[in-house]
Amino acid sequence: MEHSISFIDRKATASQQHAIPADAAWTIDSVAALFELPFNDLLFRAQQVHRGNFDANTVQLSTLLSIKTGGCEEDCGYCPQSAHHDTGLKASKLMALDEVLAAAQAAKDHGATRFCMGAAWRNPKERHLEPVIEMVRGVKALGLETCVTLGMLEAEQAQRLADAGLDYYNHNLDSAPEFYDKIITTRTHQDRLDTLGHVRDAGLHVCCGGIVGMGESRLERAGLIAQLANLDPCPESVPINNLVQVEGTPLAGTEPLDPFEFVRTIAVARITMPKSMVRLSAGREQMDEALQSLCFLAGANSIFYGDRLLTTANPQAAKDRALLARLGMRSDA
Ligand code: SAM
Ligand code: DTB
Ligand code: SF4
Repeated sequence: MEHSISFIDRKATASQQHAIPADAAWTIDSVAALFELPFNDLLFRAQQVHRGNFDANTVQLSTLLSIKTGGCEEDCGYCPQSAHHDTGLKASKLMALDEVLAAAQAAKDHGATRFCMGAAWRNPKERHLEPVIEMVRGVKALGLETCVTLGMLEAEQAQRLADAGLDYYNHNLDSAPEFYDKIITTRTHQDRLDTLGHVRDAGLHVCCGGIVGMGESRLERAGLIAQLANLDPCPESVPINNLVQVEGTPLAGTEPLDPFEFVRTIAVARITMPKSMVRLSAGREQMDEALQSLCFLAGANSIFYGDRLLTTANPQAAKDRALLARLGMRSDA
């Protein structure tokens, strides 16, 4: 099936699936060249692009809730929720609607504008989709934007979610195609692109980003950003996650990324995806406030807000409010 999503890849030939269109806006080399800029020059360019497209002092606040935790069939090497890894996490069933709505109301009361519900599924089974659709309807009725991340979708499932009024679907590419097989073996990079195609075709907004700090090279980080930037249309929302190392996952013990390299990744995402919301995502709990401020300077304009991500800690909401106040930044609420 033809999708409205297109993409590029490095070292591809016309016969390969990841062929680089001649008119590709961003080649891997041109993205890698941005990474190579002196830090100050890179941040200056990112600020210029940011200010040309957004109010530089406004940050969008999304709150996450794990509506179905653990026991996942996939073997994603970074993820504490995979049944393939022994992280001591207790698997749980899909949450009840009233509990989800209570969490959404609390998120709204704290100032979040988007509520993102995540499930540890390879893909949603038929019996799960209707309860999730009820959650989407209920959260939307509270006056929040809705986002769900449920794994791979069929075209018809994406359409049903769109018909229920879902605003965003999160599905990450996670890493460059060249690096992907080192991290996940149970589904392919192309599976992810197929789901993104179904999401786009259903008329949903796309939230799609990746993880860095998994031991990838700078060129592989450039490959991830190039592929995200060449999705056509570009994702409206781009979460950049710094690996949260969880004991028991294969990636625990990976050499942590140089913090300035993380800031560079945000800046390059901002320059290559000028109109997208770039979200400073997982890994903030492990960053000090100066580093987070550099990420805002580099063009991040969205965060996960609330004391938890899915299964790991996020900065306390009150601490985030204090940080934004100190920086003279405001939320989009
Ligand atoms: N199961 C669905 C899927 O994989 O699409 C949805 C939930 S999954 C947890 C959503 C995203 O969380 C992943 O694509 C990955 O980018 C991110 N993630 C998971 N574990 C992480 C970790 N330890 N550190 C940083 N990001 C992580
Ligand atoms: C995304 O890109 N990051 C979020 C959200 N989308 C679903 C998830 C981060 C998860 C971090 C590890 C955890 O808390 O389990
Ligand atoms: Fe499952 Fe998603 Fe975790 Fe992969 S990232 S193991 S698909 S919950």
